[in-house]
Amino acid sequence: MSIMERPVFVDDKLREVRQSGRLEYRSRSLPTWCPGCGYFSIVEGVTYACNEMGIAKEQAVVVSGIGCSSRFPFFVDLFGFHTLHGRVLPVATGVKTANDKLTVIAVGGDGDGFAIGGGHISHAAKRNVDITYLLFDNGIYGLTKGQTSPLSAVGLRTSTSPFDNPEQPLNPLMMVLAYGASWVGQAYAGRPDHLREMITKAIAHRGFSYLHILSPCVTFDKTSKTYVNLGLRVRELPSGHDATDLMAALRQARDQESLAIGLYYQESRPTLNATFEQLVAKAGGGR
Ligand SMILES: Cc1ncc(C[n+]2csc(CCOP(=O)(O)OP(=O)(O)O)c2C)c(N)n1
Ligand code: SF4
Ligand SMILES: [Mg+2]
Repeated sequence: MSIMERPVFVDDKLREVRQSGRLEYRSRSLPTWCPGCGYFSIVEGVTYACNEMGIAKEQAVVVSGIGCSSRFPFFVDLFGFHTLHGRVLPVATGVKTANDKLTVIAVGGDGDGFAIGGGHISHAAKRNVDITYLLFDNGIYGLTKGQTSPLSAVGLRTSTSPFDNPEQPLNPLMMVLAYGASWVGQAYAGRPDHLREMITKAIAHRGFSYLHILSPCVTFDKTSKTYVNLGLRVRELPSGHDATDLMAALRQARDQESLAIGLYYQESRPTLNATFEQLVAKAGGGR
């Protein structure tokens, strides 16, 4: 039997997506994630957003680092670039800078983004690179079998913190707001309807959009960021929240006990590519 004739296994989820007409953006590779992993909702969210926005497949690129989360490009039928651990944002910045017409979606885990790659977020945010960064936060290193990450909760027991993690986690939303990201939001994999709306809005934003996605690692974290715990802690942002008020966004982000989902902050300012255009004009050149 040739490779072309090889039967493609179709699971219930894929069949459902196919019937809904949304298969277009799903690849033929079924996700290799553990059953129950929160990341499945994110694939569904991205394919939903692509359908909603009518994004042409050849005009979109998904760039990832390394981690379970960074397997993402294999599971969507868009151009993909599986880069190095922690290097998703420099590569995504390069892709966007080279071709402003592309929709660029950067994806990666909490370890990828806030440990080894932590130095890159500030630069992408301050430059207002017109990309969307979906940060999959399971508070652990999933791919390497469950080590403590900079976003792990105090008290989490892992192979690298066998006497329970004594360290306070970083506050990623406060960091990204302080870095000057022009769109900052939070969503939860256990609320897929809300998640997909947030992914759509993040992609629609012109500038650096950062969506923090709380997502359980069902295999290596049985106590901290589980569906039960997150389900109890997640709340909506207050209905009167003003997304143009940076201080209000920071106040909401400061609360790490109850975790508010929604759009924290949004502003409009020139993107990196627009700045380059101005620079070229100033220098008297043309492209
Ligand atoms: C330079 C380098 N250092 C370390 C690793 C080992 N490594 C692979 S994935 C990973 C962490 C993955 O955690 P996270 O980014 O949170 O993704 P998750 O698997 O949880 O989705 C590490 C430390 C690597 N691949 N490359
Ligand atoms: S190890 Fe954790 S993060 Fe990785 S696929 Fe399994 S549940 Fe998901
Ligand atoms: Mg992780």
